[in-house]
Amino acid sequence: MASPPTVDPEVFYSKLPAFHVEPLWRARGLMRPAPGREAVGCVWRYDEVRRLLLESGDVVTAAEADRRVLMLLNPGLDGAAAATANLYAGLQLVLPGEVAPKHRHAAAAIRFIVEGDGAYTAVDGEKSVMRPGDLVLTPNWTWHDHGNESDGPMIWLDGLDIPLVNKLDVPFFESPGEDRQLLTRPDDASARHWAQGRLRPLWEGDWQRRYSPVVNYPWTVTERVLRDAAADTDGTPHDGVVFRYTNPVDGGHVLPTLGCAVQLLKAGFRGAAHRHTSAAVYHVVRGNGATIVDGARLTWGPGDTFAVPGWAVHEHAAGDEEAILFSFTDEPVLESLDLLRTAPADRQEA
Ligand code: GTQ
Repeated sequence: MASPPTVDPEVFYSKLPAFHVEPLWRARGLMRPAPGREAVGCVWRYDEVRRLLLESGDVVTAAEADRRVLMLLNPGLDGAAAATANLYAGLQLVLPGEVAPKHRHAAAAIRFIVEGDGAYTAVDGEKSVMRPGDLVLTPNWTWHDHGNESDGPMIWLDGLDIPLVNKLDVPFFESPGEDRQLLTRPDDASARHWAQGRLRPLWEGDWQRRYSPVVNYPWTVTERVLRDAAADTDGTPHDGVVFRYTNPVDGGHVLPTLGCAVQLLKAGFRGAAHRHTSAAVYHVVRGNGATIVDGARLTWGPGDTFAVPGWAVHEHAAGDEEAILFSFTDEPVLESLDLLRTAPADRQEA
């Protein structure tokens, strides 16, 4: 038998704040049984956001804005600049003749090109002209600037790890006030030199960085590989014919904080349900379909973007025609910290 307390608990507790201590046994919600899941499954319709984005072209120039982007906010996250807890997403517009000036930041970025033909991104001395479906990387702390030398608007989806970098309290940003960086390599050199993961360009030396050396993963290649595989296989039960974009040096994710994937769902595909601690933002390249997220049915079509928060039960379904989805995730972060957890789930009603 424990002896009765000899100290009045309330007197004890009232003394503590002055010393900046609190009793763990009275803390609520410190050790939660499962992820809090404030972010919700949600869709941003391309026709709606595109209309607003084009209108924003009459509000600011790309140079005035630094980056003319409409950020995609998850309605569950209380106005935070985040599509899921750790992932930022936005749609960026660069009009003909505009430049989004050179800068660099600790946050890493991926771009997936939605429309336009002939805008470029330059990354650490290499320029890449971007076409719809291309995946372009601007890894942590690399200089990058964008410009549009074509005669039409250019729109792409930005994916960044900003919420995570800010939570870790390690943001850095530099903007030297120059439009363009000096180009030190032939245009698209990295895409050509590393085009075949099975052939390693030895003159590129011993690549010691944790991100992929490739700036642009062109859609022409991605689409051919997807289509050839789809002729052979139905792929996986959850994601159909799915490929991860890799760093050709080690076969791992393209960036240490962001992973990217592309998947083909055959006509009538009905995926199995599951959940994992990693979250994803999807962009619909082609086709129509629906994803059920925690019991809510999100229908999607070409150009739409949708978010599946971490630990949300989800399952994808394609309509009467095949669908192709691009996605980016925080999976590499969780994987490298031993925090990636996956669980099967029952098919949902919605
Ligand atoms: O293009 O560099 O959507 O720095 C957010 C921050 C895009 C960019 C964003 C950025 C960029």
